[in-house]
Amino acid sequence: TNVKSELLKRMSAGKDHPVSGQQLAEEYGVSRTAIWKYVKELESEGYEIGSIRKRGYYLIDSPDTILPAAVQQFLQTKQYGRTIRHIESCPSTQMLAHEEAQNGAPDGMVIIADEQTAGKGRLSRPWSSAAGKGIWMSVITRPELTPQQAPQMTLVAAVAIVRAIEELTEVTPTIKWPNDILAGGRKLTGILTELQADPDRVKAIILGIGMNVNQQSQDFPEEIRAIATSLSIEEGQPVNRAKLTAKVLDYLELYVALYVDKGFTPIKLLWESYADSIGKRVRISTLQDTYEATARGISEDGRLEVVLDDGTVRGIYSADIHII
Ligand code: BTX
Repeated sequence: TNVKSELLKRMSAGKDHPVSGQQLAEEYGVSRTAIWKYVKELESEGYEIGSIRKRGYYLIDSPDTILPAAVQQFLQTKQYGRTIRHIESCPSTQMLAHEEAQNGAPDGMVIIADEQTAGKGRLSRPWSSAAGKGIWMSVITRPELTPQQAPQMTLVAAVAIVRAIEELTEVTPTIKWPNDILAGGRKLTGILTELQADPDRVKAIILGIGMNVNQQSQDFPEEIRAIATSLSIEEGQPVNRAKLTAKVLDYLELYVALYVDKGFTPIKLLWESYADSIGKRVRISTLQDTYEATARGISEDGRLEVVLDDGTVRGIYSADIHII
């Protein structure tokens, strides 16, 4: 896959800079036939590839795929996304990621699907995952954190996703605590953080990321049409899923390392700069009750701090928030 993604990357330079199969083979210590096989594989995946006799191959057109080589050609990470398992359709990538993590998956391994038939959100809510339209992935991370530091990973992921979206599109997303990324007040992305841990040590944190990318409004189930949006709806044109996936992984690796090395403060500052609820009046619904308060910020351990009407400050671990 390494050679294949390198081939893809170099072929993107176009007709004037064809990639010599001979040269690539020598560089990577593989046979000329191996390169030719990768070219054929890419063609069967939908890539249109031209070749110039004696000079090499070049890319004419790319399909919108999130196959490993398609994502990896854009990656700038050390670890994240270097191992990718792509599935056409599965119930939920979270399930597969848990299995992989238990079987020793490396830090940064990604399970990505074109379609989920039983995608899940928090509290077993359903996550709509239309075929070929989004990024439905689970990233297995193994940061050196205590289980108490794990919930903040949701906020780390949120910041990484927002940065990636900002860099590749004109969309200006906001973050709604704890795990929603919105555009124009509608939900663009959801994050589901799950943990495998001993009492004092994190074994794996599985970041489930669901990003609406190329859906049109009719691609969403009726019941969420009014509350959901996609990057292409916001942007008015399709967005390259492979490039976006790679960019999210780039920022995720960067910010997880920042969190592990420097603690939560730098992430908190970034997060607050994108938060839409700070300073606003909110309605808070927990499993126990519903009440109103004013959001003040987030605490060092990732809780949302709200000021109740009698002036007391409360830190919330988990709830649904509505700005009112
Ligand atoms: P959540 O509980 O915050 O949000 C779930 C709610 O969001 C649903 O009840 C519904 O109202 C709404 N919703 C469902 N699908 C969509 C959608 N596509 N766009 C906008 N709103 C929607 C959010 O949970 C966490 C989602 C994580 C999804 C990823 S995808 C890869 C991984 N695999 C998996 O099964 N889940 C994660």
